[in-house]
Amino acid sequence: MRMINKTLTGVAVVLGMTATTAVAQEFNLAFTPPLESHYGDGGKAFAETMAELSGGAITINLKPAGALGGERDVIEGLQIGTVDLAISSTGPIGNFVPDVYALDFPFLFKGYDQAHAVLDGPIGQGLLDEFQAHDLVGLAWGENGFRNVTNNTHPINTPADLAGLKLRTMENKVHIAAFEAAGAAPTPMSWTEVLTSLAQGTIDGQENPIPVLVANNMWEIQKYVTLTQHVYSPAVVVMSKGRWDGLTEEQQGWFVEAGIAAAAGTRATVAENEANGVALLRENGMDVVENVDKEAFAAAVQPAYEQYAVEMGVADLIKQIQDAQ
Ligand code: EAX
Repeated sequence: MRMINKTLTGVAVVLGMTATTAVAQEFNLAFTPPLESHYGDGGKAFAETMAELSGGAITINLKPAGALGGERDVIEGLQIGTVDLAISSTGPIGNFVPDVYALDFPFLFKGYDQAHAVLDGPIGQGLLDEFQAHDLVGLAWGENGFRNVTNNTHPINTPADLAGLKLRTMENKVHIAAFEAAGAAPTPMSWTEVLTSLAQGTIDGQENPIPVLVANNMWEIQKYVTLTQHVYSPAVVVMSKGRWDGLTEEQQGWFVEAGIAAAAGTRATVAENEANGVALLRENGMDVVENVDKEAFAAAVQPAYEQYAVEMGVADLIKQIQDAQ
C-alpha cells in the first residue's frame, strides 16, 4: 500500500510541476519611446521569442511611450516589483548600478562596431552581472545609439555655439558635467517631460540618437540638429530580480534568450535609422549640421572625465574600454 502511495505522490508532484510550468503568466515590458521605434522593435522581438519558447504560456505586455513612467521611475519599479521588464537607456542607470556610469562618458566609443564588441564581450557581461546586487537582472545589451544635439535657437557648428543653451539631459551626472563644461545650461529631466517642455519653449534643445528623433517626429518641435555623436547610448534589457527569482531555471533561460533577441531587434532598427534617418530629418525640414569637428567637442566636454572618472570609481573600467577598441 505504501508503495502505491509513494507512486501516486510522485505522479502528483510531476503533474504539479508540469502544471506550474504551464501555468499562464504575464509580464509587462516598459520603455519610453513610442511602440514604432527601435525599443518597440526590441520589445516585439522579446514578446515573439518568449511566446515561442514558452509555447504560449508566458505573455509579454508591451508598455511603450512612458506608460509606466520615465526611465528612472521604471528602474525603481523593477527594484520593488511593480514593473517586470524594461528596455532602458543607461542614462539614469548609473544611479542604481554605479559601474554602468562608465558607459556614458562622452566620445568613449569609437563607433557602433567597437561598442558592440565591448558590450558583447567580458566587459559587457561583467556589467550585466553587477545588476543582480541591485534587485535587477541585466539580460542583454541593446542599443539606443550615438547621441546628437538638437535645438530651436541656432545651428550648432562649434562648441561655442552651445553657450547658454538650455539643453535637456538625462538624469546623468556625467552628461550634466559635460554640457556645463562646454558652456551650455544643462537641465536634467525624465524623457516623459521633454516633448512638452520643447514645445512650450521652457528648454531650447535636447540630445538623443537619430532613432529617438525619428520615432518622435522631432522635426515638429526642433529646427536644428548637429551630428555630434557625443555619447554612445546603450539600452539595457533588464528584469525585476523579484520576478526573476520566481521563475524556474528553464524559464530564466527563456528570458535571457528573449533578452538577446530584443537587443538584436533594437540594434537592427538603429542601423536602419542611422542609414535613412538623416535624409528623413532633412525631408521634414530640419537643418542638419553633418560635418562636425568632433575633436573640438571632445575637448570641450573633457572636464567631465576629470570630474567624475575617479570620483565614480570607473577610471580603470574606462581605460579597459578604451584599450579594448
Ligand atoms: O531611452 O531619456 C532619453 O533621452 C533616452 O534616450 C530615451 O528615453 C530613450
